[in-house]
This record gives sequence, C-alpha cells and structure tokens, in this order.
Amino acid sequence: MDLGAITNHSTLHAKPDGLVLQYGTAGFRTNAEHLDHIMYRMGLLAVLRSKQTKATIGVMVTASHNPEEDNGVKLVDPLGEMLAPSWEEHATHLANAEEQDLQRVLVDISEIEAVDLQQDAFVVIGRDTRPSGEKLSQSVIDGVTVLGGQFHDYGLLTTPQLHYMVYCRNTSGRYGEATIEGYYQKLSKAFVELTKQASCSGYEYRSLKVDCANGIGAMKLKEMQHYVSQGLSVQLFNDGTKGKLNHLCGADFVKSHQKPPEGMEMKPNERCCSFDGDADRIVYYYWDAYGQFHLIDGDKIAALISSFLKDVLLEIGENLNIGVVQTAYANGSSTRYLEEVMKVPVYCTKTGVKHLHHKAQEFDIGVYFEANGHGTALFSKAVEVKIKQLAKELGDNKGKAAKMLENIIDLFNQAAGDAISDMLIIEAILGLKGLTVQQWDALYMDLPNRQLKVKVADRRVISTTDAERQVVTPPGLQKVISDLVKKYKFSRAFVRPSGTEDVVRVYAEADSQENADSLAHEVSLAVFQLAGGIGERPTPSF
Ligand code: 16G
Ligand code: MG
Repeated sequence: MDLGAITNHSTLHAKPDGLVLQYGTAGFRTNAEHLDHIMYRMGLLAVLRSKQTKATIGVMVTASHNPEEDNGVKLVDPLGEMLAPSWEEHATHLANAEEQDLQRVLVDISEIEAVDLQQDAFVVIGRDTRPSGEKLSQSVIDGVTVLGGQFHDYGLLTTPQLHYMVYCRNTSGRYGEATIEGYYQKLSKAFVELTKQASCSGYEYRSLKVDCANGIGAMKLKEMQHYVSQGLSVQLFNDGTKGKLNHLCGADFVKSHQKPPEGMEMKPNERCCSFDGDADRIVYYYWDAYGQFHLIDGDKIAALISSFLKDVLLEIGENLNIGVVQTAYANGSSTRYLEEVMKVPVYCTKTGVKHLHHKAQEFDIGVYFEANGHGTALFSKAVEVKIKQLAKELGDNKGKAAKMLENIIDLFNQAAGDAISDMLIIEAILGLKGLTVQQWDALYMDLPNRQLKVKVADRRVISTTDAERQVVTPPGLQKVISDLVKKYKFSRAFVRPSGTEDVVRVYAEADSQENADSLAHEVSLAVFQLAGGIGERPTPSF
C-alpha cells in the first residue's frame, strides 16, 4: 500500500469535521454533499475486499427511493450479494476515521481480514441518474486507483444490473455476459420463449403502463423495449424528462401512500406498475370500475410467483422444496394464504434484503419478497442442473413444463431483486395463466394496515427479537403493544428502529382501516412515551 498517496488523495476528499455515518441496511445514504469522502473511502475498501476474496467487487452509487438531493453507496459481494456483515463494520470505521487515522484503519482492516496486498483487485462501478452521481463515482474511482485496483465503470445502471454484472464476472460468464447487452439478451430470450407458450396473448395481456419514478428504470426499459416487444408493449410514465426523481411517484410512494403516482394516466382495470429510483422494487396496481384503488404489493407478487412455480413443479412431477420468505411487514392475509391455501412453508426474517436472500438460499427454490416490492426467486444449482436436463429428456407436457421452468430460472435475477426481471416474470405468468390483474388481486384480500414514524432521541434504545416482531427494550413497551393489539380484531402491530432514517417505524393491521389507523396511532404514542420521543406528540393523522 502506498500510504503516502492514499493520504495525499484523501485530502482531496476531506471528511467534514464531526460527521459520523453508518453503513446501514442499504449502505451509506445521506445528502449528496456529505458523501465525497465516503465514496473515496469505499473505493479503497472495495479494493481490499476484492483482494481478500480474489474476486470482482461492485460499488453502486445510488440512494434508491430517497429524494434526488440524496445519494448513497453500497458494495456488492462476489456473488452479487450484499456486503458481508464484518465488512459493513469495516466500512463504518473507515468512513468515520479522521484524516490522520485513515492509514491505521486501512492497515487494521487488512490485518484483521488477512488481505494479501499483493493480490490483484478489480472493481466495477455503476450509478443511478442522480445529478450528483457522476462526480461521486469519480471519487470511488480515485479510491480504487490509489490502492492500485483495476476498474470498469459501467456508468448508468440499475442496482440489480450492477449485481448481475458482478455475478457474471465471478462465474466466468456462465451466468451470463457481463455487459448491458448480455443482460438484455439473457432476460429477453427467456421472456420471449415463455410468452410463446402463453395461450392468452391479446392486447390486454400484452400492454402495461410503467411509472419509472423519473429514474434509471426509464432509460433501461427504453433500451430494452425492442428486445421484448414481441411479448410485451410497455408505456412509460415519469420517465425523467420532466419530473423529479421519486417525487410523488415510484414504488415507495405508491406503497406507502397507497395511492397512484402523479403523472400517470390510468383507465379502469388497466394493469400498471411502479419501479423505485434504482429499479430494484416493483409494485402493481389498478383502479377498479368503481373508482377504488387496488395495490398489489410484494406479498401478492410472491403469492403469484410461488403458486405458479408450485403448479409447474406438479406438472413436471418433481418434489422440490419451495419456501417463501417474508418480513414482519408482510400482510397477515398473505401469510395465511400462502400457508393455508397454497400450503407452502413461510419464513419471516428481519427487514433488509440480505436477510431474506440468505434465508431463501436454504431451499431448492426460495421465493423472497418484501412487502415494499423488493424480491426474487432463487434456485439452487442442483435444481437448475436437474431442470435443464429434464427439459432435454422429457417429452410431452412434462418436457414443456420443464422447458418453461428453465426459462423462468433464466428470467429471475439470482443476484438481487430486480424490477425489470420481476416485471417480465409477472407479465409472463399472467399471460400463461390467463389471469387479469383483478383475478390476481383476488387471490386474497389484504388486511387494512398503516405505517407511521415516530421521532425519538436515540432510536437504538429500541431493540427487537423474533424477526422484529417483538420489542425487547425499552422494558414494558412490548406489554403495552400486546395489550393494545388485543383491543382489535385480526390485529397485529410491531415497532422497529429504521435502518435508513433516524426514526422508529410503527406497523399495525386490523379488521378495518379505521382500526388499523387507531392501533398504529396508539402504538406510536406508546413509543413516544416509553422510548424517548422528541418533538410533538404523535397526533392521529388519518
Ligand atoms: C433498504 C433495504 C430494504 C428495506 C429498507 C427498510 C436493501 C437493498 N434495501 O431500502 O430491503 O426494506 O431498507 O428501510 O437492503 P427502513 O429500515 O428504513 O425501514
Ligand atoms: Mg431501490
């Protein structure tokens, strides 16, 4: 390590005095003006991680669904996964080191992780469409090069596309070609094959309106459109030509406000969907003929996908274990539907994609989705090999089903939840099953629910257990929540400290919207009182 050069460059990316940031659920995220030093340092860290793993590491510059003024960065591990937990800690140390301590922290990390500094390093970089992205990527590159790492800057990419690139590069191209063209080719080939088998191919089945959150998804969907036009015609809204990123639109807005985005023309019963700012989340929705808005979130996407996979496996006659992974935010009706009607085992993990991803890897086929629309299906290597073989060997319907599953496996992004890939899967399944958006929605009825935020002096006073469904500290809070829940029918509530914002989140569901709202409000008050609320006491807001 040329420590002198590292320090010299570091003064060009000086850390603002007193600024402390944490590598949270989705990396570092804050106002873009405070991130230059973080980017430089994450470039350094990516090189160390690459040397240690002897593999390509990804660095994605994005703040997902956050406002346009924000930005962020996260590292992507060799198989497209989120950064290993011990390295998240190194990231936090490195990010917060004062200028004079930077060298020591780098040496410490190298020693703790037994990094062979002679090893080559390769880092790939991507960014979303935020105005600050280009300059911040350049700071990442500065960090990479000063430590002697090689790099490839992909420029504008969706987050899942960067995960895909990392995965491809570390599997010697077996997963796909590590280019944007390779990504389009792989997905569109599988999609077009699938839609050829669909019996329902009328206009209604082939057209979809997409709200792109004024983000990177718009650009990438435009590029991809002609590859899939045989099976799908997409109409883009909030494509970034006028509106502001994530402002009153996008998957996060639609999910949390339970209303359609601005800037989208919706007719009754038309199938519509929204991506988030970096295109790793997707939710669907429609207006019914009576003017009622229907949201189809990640839970219902998981239900559609897992029921389809179950049917296909039945057809092939293979007894493979499917598991569905959710978080505490999953609507109670979805969990009941999956367990009782579909008879698939359901598991609950802590919030954050890495937890779900990890759990899903335990099954032959693991379907995971967060209610917010982030998710995918993972297929074990053994399943993939077996299905490919069956697709070749079996004739008739079994062979057809195996071929179909082979295409489905190719279409899912195995490295991360991916709005583009999920959209194509969903569209293919609806076509294959001949389902309208209303029929899909009718799989089960969501329980009315409400999410609120409470400001507290220090959100770390709240700790949880049982996949965030029970509060451990502060003492007494869980008892109050449990007693409140008992007052309502079909009710459930939990609280957890956010991993991305300085707030405590409250979730409640119950038999009616009024009751869900009131339970959420009462729980907010309890948090405010028992967990050191600051500012104004929560008032009923609905
Ligand atoms: C991040 C996570 C997402 C999680 C959300 C929770 C990734 C890639 N994204 O966006 O999975 O649902 O944080 O946010 O891990 P919260 O902790 O603020 O509620
Ligand atoms: Mg996102």
